[in-house]
Amino acid sequence: MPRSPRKMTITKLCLLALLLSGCTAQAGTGGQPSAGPAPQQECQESQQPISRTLSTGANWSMCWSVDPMLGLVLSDIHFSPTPAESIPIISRMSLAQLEVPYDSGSRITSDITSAGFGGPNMQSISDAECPAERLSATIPNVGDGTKFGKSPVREVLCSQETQSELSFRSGDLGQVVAKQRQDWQLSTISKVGWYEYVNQVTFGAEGSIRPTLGATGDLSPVDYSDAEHGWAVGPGDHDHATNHSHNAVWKIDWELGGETGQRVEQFDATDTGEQGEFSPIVNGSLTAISHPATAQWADRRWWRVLAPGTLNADQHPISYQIDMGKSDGFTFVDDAEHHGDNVGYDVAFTNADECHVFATLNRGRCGRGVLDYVEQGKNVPLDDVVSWVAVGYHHVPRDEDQSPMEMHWQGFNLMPRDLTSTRIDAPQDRPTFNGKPAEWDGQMPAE
Ligand SMILES: [Cu+2]
Repeated sequence: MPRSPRKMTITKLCLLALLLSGCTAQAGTGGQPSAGPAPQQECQESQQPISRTLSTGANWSMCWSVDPMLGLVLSDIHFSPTPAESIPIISRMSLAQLEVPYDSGSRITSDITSAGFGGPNMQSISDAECPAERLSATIPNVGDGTKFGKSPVREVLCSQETQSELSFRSGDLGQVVAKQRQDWQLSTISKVGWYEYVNQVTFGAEGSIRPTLGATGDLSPVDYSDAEHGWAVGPGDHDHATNHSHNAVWKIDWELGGETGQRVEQFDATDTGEQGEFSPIVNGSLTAISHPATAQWADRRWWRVLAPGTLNADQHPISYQIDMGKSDGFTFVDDAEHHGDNVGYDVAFTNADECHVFATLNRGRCGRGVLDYVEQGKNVPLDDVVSWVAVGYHHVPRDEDQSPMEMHWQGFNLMPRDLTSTRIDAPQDRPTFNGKPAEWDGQMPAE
């Protein structure tokens, strides 16, 4: 008998038990969705609740706040595929560093730790930047606001629904079903020097999370070099605006299945060199990353954070996939200076530690940055998983960058993998699709 995809992955009751005692949820064992809405989001004093129900009927809820250094911080992120269930996904996420080294060797900035994305650098927004809902927060003028200066309340967070792409289309059953994709974007703008950064997280109606950083503003007026290190942006072969990198790391403290008990796996699909009847044979495999480690992206490689004790209705552990896409990898200059060359990473996994604030130039007992966190914690099995995702953008200026500069984006995607047993918003007649069809009355592709 076909299963309904709307059966619960985690009942509300077990979710409560999970939060209280870390119980192992054996969800999907035939349970019906429990009645009632998802629990109301509770936030700490400095945070504000925010939530949105999207076109799939799914709901995102979380708390938001502005840290003087980190800028926008999102906490207690829950996803509710149906109103009856609320699945904890991430306990806290934010940027953890943005390093900008210039290729001429004449300048480097670490914008999160030296300037900060919050405080006076966080810009007030208007209808021009955000023709949608604008939310206010108390933003101190000096430090964290506890000692000096005033803390005015300013509109800084843009909350915007977007509908731009095709979510799905299928004509296999003779009748075309199609739907536009809906996203919910939360963003703030921070001005550091001449650059203005849009710190944005996009929550998809289908459960994806896409952290991105957009850069606009103006090219640095004092960083001009030569043809080997820059690009001529004025008349003739003069005025070479210096090339530079935007090295960003995001920190994501996971809460899948509860505060602890998470695991990490790396997927690889390796070409065997053997030829099958029609196509080359490629072997897929999962490798456990059991202890804190760094990892680098390769073709057909991705990672996932999973909750082995929390199963969807198909008895698959719920997980999120870290999907880098193709991007410019980098090694933090600060890391290379302290750990030698070839220490770059695309993603690193550590156990949660409140002392691990920044990806580099961290202060305190626990190390200078991610490489120290990994080294110092490498003997303790991963349990309360934090992922550090590094995405670089090498910026070669263009004539068109002046002025202002067209926004350039960098980021990655966090994609639900087996969070639910089928797609959330299956069209009519499709909810029964789950697994290899016993009888297929659609069309086979042409030979
Ligand atoms: Cu740039």
